[in-house]
Amino acid sequence: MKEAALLLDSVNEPKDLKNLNFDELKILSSEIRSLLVQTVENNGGHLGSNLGIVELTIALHRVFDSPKDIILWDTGHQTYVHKLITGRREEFSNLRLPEGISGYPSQNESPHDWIENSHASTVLSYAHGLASANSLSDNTRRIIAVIGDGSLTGGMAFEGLNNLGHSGEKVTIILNDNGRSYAPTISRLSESLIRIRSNPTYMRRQHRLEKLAEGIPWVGEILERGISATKAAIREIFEPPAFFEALGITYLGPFDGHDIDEIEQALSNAVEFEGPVVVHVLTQKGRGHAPAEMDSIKHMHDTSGMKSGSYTEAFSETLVKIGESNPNVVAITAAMPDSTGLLSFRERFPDRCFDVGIAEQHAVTAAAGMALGGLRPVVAVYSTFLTRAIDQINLDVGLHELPVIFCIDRAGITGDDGPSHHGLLDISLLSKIPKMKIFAPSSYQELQQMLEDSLEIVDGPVAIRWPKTPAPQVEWEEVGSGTDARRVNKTSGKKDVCILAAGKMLSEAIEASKLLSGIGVTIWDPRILHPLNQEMLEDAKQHKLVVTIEDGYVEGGFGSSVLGYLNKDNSDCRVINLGVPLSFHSHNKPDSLLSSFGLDADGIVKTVQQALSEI
Ligand SMILES: Cc1ncc(C[n+]2csc(CCOP(=O)(O)OP(=O)(O)O)c2C)c(N)n1
Repeated sequence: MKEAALLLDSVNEPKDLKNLNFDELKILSSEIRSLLVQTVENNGGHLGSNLGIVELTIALHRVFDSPKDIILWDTGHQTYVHKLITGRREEFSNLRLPEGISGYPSQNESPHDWIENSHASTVLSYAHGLASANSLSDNTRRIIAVIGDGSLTGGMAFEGLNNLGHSGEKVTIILNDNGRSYAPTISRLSESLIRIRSNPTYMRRQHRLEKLAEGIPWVGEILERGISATKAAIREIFEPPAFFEALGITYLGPFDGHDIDEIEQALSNAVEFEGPVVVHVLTQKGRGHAPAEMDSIKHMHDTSGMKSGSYTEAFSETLVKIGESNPNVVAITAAMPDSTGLLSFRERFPDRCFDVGIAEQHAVTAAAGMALGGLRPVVAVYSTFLTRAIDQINLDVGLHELPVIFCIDRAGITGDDGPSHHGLLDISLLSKIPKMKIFAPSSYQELQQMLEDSLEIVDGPVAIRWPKTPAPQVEWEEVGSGTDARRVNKTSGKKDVCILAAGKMLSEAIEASKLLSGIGVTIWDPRILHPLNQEMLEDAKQHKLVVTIEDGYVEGGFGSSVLGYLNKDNSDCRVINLGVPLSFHSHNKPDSLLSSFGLDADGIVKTVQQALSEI
């Protein structure tokens, strides 16, 4: 039987939405929701955020004329609906798959995607820049910036707001308020947004007054232009309008983010104002899909949770253990308590776990303050987000030689989320911070040991970096301690090649050694990537060839420090550094990407055989 045609199939570009009436738009919304659920269930991704923004996206594309008008999406994880409406329906089943479309906006994919983002809180700055360019060139493009209440907690968003208000540039800011980041949004501003949202009297009274006022001819006219004094007076009881208006930004709202008609009217009013306007839209994360509406995080935000046997789990378990024995241990997260593995610690020690919002820079300097106050802060953060706070790590923590422990998850090639989510910079950047110690565990047990040992280090910061992949389980005899490196195998006597394999690369090196028959292979697990371990280096230089391997940028990384040391030492061994080449690498399965860079057992074998044949 032929399947009934979907309304969605008739939408190839935003202008096709304009042919649909509100009843048809309701049907379209539900078709989009089904497709979102089906695709994300297969491919993974951000479900809740996209389910919550269906009507808002449709309304935006009906009122504005994209791509002439510029719609910018903060973070960019909520652009699946935008992709469906802007001509990517056919490719949507390949969302986040190798060779498929990206889970974030992508300039290569569509002229409707103006920026390639995925780190939060940047969009108001882009908007300010684009609006300034408009002003200088008499351009008539309208600039629309969609930002969530979670992303509004980031410092950069406040900087952008402040600057927009000051400059008076014309930007329509849509505050997509669902009360959540990954977890419920942590911010004082958000608390007052919640007061508005959860106050039925306010919402009812506002509605009634609006209806009443619309009936009075001249008031209705003014109201149409969105400058109702009555409305403003009632809103003043609550803080957000006052907050925005003090910055020089007009506040309109709140509006029902699932009522297309209401949003369209609000947007049409908003563009009539001079200067920046915030349109406050209330949405429900996970809307229309029961598991996403009810599940606190897994379905609500994205579909990847903490996996059993992962490095994250080893961290999570051990943090509770060290928290039990040391009451000064505290944990800090920038809005990601769940995926960084802090939930057990927070449950056990609610007063010692701090969620500071999407604010990595603040998290780091707050940790510095806690350490100054005698606490032992553990900052749990993804590698890609940590690099936002390098200045704070360098000066606020490093210069003060404070014993802050950085627990860095998702280091290395992460896979499905693409160029912005790989954690490739941490080794290169952190190794330039004086007194920083960087550990890379090669197993579940190593991570446990390293976290416990880090508490003994009190003369400066420590970083422990690990990947998303499952952690090998090993016997305790195969675990090092302190700042020692660990020699993994006993050599036959022939000293052909010494492989120094950082973190998760160790298992590939062990695999490679089994394939390198007839060649004398020594393997070290460096454990600490910076500063370098002397015993390991002394042993390495006895070999004809030294191969280093790491899952970070090869430039400026662990291997390049080894090379620098051995050069300085005038050793006559040849050194080859294997690592990720310096480039923006698109989304793909981590193993495929790593093997394309020669960072697997086969790649190591080829490198070693080739190099030895040349010596
Ligand atoms: C700098 C930075 N830190 C952390 C993240 C991880 N992250 C992705 S989406 C998100 C929550 C965003 O919340 P909100 O802006 O309210 O959007 P919602 O998903 O609720 O629609 C977080 C913390 C990020 N993308 N960027």
